Amino acid sequence: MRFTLSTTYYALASATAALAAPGQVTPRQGVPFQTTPITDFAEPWALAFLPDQRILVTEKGGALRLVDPTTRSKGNIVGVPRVQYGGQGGLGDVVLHPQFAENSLLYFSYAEPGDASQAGAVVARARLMLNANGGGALEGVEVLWRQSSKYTSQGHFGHRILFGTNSTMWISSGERQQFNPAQDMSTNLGKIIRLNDDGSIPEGNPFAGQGGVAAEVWALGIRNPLGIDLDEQGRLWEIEMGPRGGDELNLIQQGGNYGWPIVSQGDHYDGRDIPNHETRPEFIAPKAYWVPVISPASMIIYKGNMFPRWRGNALIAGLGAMGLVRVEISGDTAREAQRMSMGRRIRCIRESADGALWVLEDGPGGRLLRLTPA
Ligand SMILES: [Ca+2]
Repeated sequence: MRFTLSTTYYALASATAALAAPGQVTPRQGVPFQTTPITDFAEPWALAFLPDQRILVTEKGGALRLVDPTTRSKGNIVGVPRVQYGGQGGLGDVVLHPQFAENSLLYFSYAEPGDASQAGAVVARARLMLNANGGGALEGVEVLWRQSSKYTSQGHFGHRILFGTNSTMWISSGERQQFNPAQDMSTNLGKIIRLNDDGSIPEGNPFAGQGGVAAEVWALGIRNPLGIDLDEQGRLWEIEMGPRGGDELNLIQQGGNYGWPIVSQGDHYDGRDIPNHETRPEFIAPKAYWVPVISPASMIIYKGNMFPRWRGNALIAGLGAMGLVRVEISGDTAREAQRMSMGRRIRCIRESADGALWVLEDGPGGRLLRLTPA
């Protein structure tokens, strides 16, 4: 028995050493969870848990659905504003206010239509009024934040929302495939944004003295950020899609510049080189990166007890990875530890209060799945 354990340990240590080399990650099979399908959706994008354990699910086309996972019934929440649907755009994230039980405030993001097929991400809030028939309505919809400019591009909205302490919220704002705005403090594209829950500027934002949208900015040099979460120390982690190669997991620092589009471990799609991070040490390098890409669509830092060995790990929903990617975080280093193939592009991952994992498959007919230990 002792020999077996040692052998296993040696094998794991060897695999870990092999994984440590940048860009040399080898996918490993095996899914240590059982999967319970709940129901399916039209291009689901995000989910959020109500206090009664029912689940809100956004569909990219603009529908907000309410699911009872015990009966698997699906209702509708009416009153969602019109969204610009197409490409990566549409209805996006959905998050409850930390005091939702008292104020019923729901926060959500979407691609807002502009002139001539242009769109830009916005974050809005509304009061969620539930009815007795498994549905409800949004009342008093109020847009709290907008990306600075609208574009005909249908990509790189980002627009994930996360509440931190003191009811401040983070918004991940993509660079709308425009590149240089990520370094331009006169626009809020390609940034990590920090606001109060009413959209006003909180104390402590690093560029508040510059005024304008710079006052919203917490960090810059960001490309297409699709996952943000806090770890148990309160540190903010962000995952973003890179260009050809170069998906990044970043530890976000107040006022930090992450270098896009000046540096990337990846290169342009047309083959042109983008200098790697080590050439420009003034920009903060990612804690982990992927070449080839995993196409990260969502991320949590796991805090539950159902998968106790994963506590403090980043769990990433991968589109290209066709499953989940688990990253171990130790101090301020991060390293891919496991790739769990699910055979489908995974759009969103969230953790319920009991520590179970819930994921949404991407695309038409994408299912909501509950993952529990095997
Ligand atoms: Ca490069």
